[in-house]
Amino acid sequence: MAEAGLDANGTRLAQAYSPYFRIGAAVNRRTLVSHAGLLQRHFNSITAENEMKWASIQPTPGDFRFDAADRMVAFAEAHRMGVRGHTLVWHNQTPDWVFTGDRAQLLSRMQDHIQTVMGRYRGRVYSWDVVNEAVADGGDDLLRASRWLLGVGEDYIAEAFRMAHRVDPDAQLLYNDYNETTPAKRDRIHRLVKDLRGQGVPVHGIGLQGHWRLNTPSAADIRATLELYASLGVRLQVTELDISLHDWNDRSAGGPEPDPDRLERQGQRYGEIFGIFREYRAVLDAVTLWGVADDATWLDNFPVRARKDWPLLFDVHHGEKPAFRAVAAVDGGNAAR
Ligand code: HAH
Repeated sequence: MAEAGLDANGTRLAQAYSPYFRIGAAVNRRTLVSHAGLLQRHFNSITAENEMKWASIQPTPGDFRFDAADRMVAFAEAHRMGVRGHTLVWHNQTPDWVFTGDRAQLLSRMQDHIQTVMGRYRGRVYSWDVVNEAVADGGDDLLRASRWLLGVGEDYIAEAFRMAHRVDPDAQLLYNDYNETTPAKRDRIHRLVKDLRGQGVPVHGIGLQGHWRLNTPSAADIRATLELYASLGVRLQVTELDISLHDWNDRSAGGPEPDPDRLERQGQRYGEIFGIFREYRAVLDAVTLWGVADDATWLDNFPVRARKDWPLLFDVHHGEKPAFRAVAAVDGGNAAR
């Protein structure tokens, strides 16, 4: 009898993880084609890296451009994958015109946008990042001083979730953020979601982006975060996982090839992190990588422009990395339960 996740040609990641959670990848209009083989073999969820963001999907008022997003949803349906929607209300990659005028105008644009975008994919997108990155990184305030906060007031988050829930009552609605493991921000995100749910706002869960590095965050901080968020009784997803080979404080120009030693350490790190994720399978619905293979990653331009990074499970030639093998080694290579 074949082991779970194995077929004659080796491991299929999403199949190996079917007892645990979905395995997702961010795609863009190019990788949907160039990485289709890896996507079909290993993933059962996709997220549009940019193509569902406001600036892409409604660049000027009322001018909705669904082409690229439609192709992604069709691809997912053809290959029996789920689709995550990213993202409805965010302060970045949102055109300036959205923020002109008074509170009522901003709210009516928000309503129109959510209605049109979510409505188009109703029943076909299982989970939405309704609000992205609303919590402050530092200082004493709970919320980031974004143009949504300044233009609408602090109830913009509750309003967005209420609108989204009316448009697609069956979709899982997430609050999504980064630096979710640092204690101060972890606590602020916890407070925000607790407050919203206390008011009866339909927030179903928290998305942890997971843009992490070789040495940070610690396993203890990852565990503490999952534990704290799970204590709210909400669903969790890891929505944008990648593990940079560069340390956060390293802003050097880098080089064209990855350090083999760091690739091995990255494998151990991915193995450790997915081991933790498997422990939390009761609350974790999906783990999405923010890309498919190292030839197409946003980290080539963040936080240093034009510096190569190798943060994903597959190399620039789409071959399996130590990271892939570590993740695929589900409980010693046997996920059958
Ligand atoms: C994420 N932000 C966004 O959610 C995602 O849409 C984007 O493609 C990549 C990363 C992370 C982030 C950032 O973009 C800038 C500063 C801090 C964190």
